Amino acid sequence: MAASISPLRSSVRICLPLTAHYHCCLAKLRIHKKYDSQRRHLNQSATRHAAVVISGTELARQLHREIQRDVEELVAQGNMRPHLGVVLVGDDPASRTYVRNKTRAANILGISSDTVVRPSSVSQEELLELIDRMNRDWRVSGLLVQLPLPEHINERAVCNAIAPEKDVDGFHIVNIGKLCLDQRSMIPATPAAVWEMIRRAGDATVTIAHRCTPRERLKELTSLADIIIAAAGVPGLITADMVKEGAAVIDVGINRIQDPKTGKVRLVGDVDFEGVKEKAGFITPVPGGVGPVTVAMLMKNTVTAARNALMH
Ligand code: L34
Repeated sequence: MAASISPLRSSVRICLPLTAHYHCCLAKLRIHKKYDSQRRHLNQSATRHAAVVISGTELARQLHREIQRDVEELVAQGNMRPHLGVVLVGDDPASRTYVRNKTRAANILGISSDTVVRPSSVSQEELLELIDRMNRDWRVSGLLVQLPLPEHINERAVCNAIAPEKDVDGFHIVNIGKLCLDQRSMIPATPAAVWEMIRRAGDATVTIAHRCTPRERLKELTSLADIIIAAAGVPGLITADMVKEGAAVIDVGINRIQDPKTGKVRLVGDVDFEGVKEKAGFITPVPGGVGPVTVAMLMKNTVTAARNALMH
């Protein structure tokens, strides 16, 4: 463990005796050694000052209330209920779960939806025809094709086939272009979710690294970062030693791993949650973090698409 205590650490030391702060904890324990009650107090505060866990489930619930109001307002004004069309190709279990979560949320919010399922053997041409039909169907407000698609299908071509005004994923080349130019566009649900969660944690400087950045270099970068957004799909990529005290850690990774003890398949992110939560100021869990907020942001985009359609 590093022996030096930075100005931040010493200020932290005064108000939050974290378990990671060996020196200060030991010093304070020594001071309070005689007073059992105070020692307990110290231990309790050590636990209390672990990272604030930003609950995606809770945030999604709040967003749902807002979206539900928007939907009812639209309908009360005599408009058609927003409708989400989903295309699901193949039988990838993760994709099926995500799509189910989306249609379930839609249903709760008063957004109607339908999922068109095609086998993984579907041709690109058939898929493009299906999209074209849904593009022209006035009952469909928002349309998405769940990714990934089978190897023989060009995902870019599929994303570009969706009418930009129905593109609730914001994956169409025109919507991505607009996003880059800061023009009004459909913001992709996962980045929108990450943004929504960061807003809650406050503003700070952002550093960007790459999935293939060597671990030591990655650690240099993450150690400086006020916000770490992990979206590499590598379980355990971010460990406590890589995180600056008090940083906000947003975990976008969703990995299915087999628990060595129980043998059961378990969902984990890219962050070693148990370790990092002792050091970070804010942390998002997996599951129940970015995932549910992603779904909520998609619902928001669907309502936006329905509203935009009124103006054309
Ligand atoms: N076209 N493809 C398209 N749009 C998207 O926005 C997505 N994405 C990603 C995969 N492919 C896509 C999603 O919908 C990832 N993703 C997504 C959606 C929902 C959840 C996770 C990822 C989610 O609900 N996660 C839950 C747990 C789900 C589970 O049990 O596996 C959570 O609590 O994190």
